[in-house]
Amino acid sequence: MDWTIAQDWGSYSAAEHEMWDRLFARQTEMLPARVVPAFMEGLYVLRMTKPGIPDFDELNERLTRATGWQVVAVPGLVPDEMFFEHLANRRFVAGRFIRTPEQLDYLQEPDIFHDVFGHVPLLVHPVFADYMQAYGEGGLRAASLGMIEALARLYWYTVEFGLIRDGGDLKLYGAGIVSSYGESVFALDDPSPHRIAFDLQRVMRTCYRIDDYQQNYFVIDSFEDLLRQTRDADFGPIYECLRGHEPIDVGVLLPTDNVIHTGTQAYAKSTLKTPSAHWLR
Ligand code: HBI
Ligand code: FE
Repeated sequence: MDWTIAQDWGSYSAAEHEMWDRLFARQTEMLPARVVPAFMEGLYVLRMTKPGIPDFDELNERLTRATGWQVVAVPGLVPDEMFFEHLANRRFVAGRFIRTPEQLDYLQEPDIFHDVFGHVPLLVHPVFADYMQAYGEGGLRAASLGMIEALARLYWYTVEFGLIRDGGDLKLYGAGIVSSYGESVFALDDPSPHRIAFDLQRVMRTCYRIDDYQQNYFVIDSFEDLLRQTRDADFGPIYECLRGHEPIDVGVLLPTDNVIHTGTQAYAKSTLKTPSAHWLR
C-alpha cells in the first residue's frame, strides 16, 4: 500500500476546472516579478499554462523527461515515512481534490493547487529536483533516528516557505507562499516577519506555525548552495547538537543570526491567537 490513487482526471467537474483557472490566473498575474525565475520556467516547460486542472499523465511525460520526477495522486497527507519514500524515488505526492470557493484563501490540508502549482514547477530545475530527492533520503534516515521533526522544519522553511536571493533582490520559491495570494505579498513586502539568512542547524531547531503567515522566513543564496549544505552534510553530529538544544520559538532572533530584515512582528501581534500546541511544531 503506497497510498497512491488514480487521479481520474476525467471526473473533474467544470466548476473544479474553473476553480483551478481562477487560482492560476490570480497567481500568475502577480508572481512574475516576485518568484524565482526557475518557477516560471517550470510552468512553461510543463505547459501548466494550459487551462484546467493538469492531467498528471500529460504532466509526467514532460516532468519525467526533464528530471525523472513524476506526480502521483494521494487522498491527502500520507504518513511521514511513506512521504519520504516517495520523494526518495522522485515521486511527488499530490492531493487530487481542489479547494471550494469558501476556501479560496486558506485551507489547512494541501489541495491540488498547493501541491501541483506550488511544488511541481521547481521539480523541473535539476538542482532543486536533486534537493527534493536528497530530502526524501534524509527523511528516511531521520525517521530511523527519531529526528523527523527536525527534518520537517527544514522542509517547512525551504520547500514550503523559502525565500531566495536573486541579484540584489529577495524572491519567492516556497510552495506554501507561491500558492497563496496573500502570503506571496506578505513574505516579501510586509515589515512584520523576520528575514534571516539560511543556516541549516538554526532552521532545524526553529518552530513554525501552520495556522497563519510565517513570522520568520529563511533566505538561501541559491539552490546549489542549499543542496551543498544539505546533501553533503554529516547529519550525525548535527542531530547530536540538536538533541542538546531547546527548539527556537517562532519570531525569535538569535545573536548568531545573519539578519536580512528585523521584523516588527506587528502582524503576528495583531492576529494574536492562543496558538495551541498543535500549531507549533
Ligand atoms: N503528505 N501528501 C502529503 N504531502 C505533504 O506535503 C506531506 C505529507 N506527509 C508528511 C509531510 N508532508 C511533512 O510532515 C514532512 O515534512 C514530514
Ligand atoms: Fe506543500
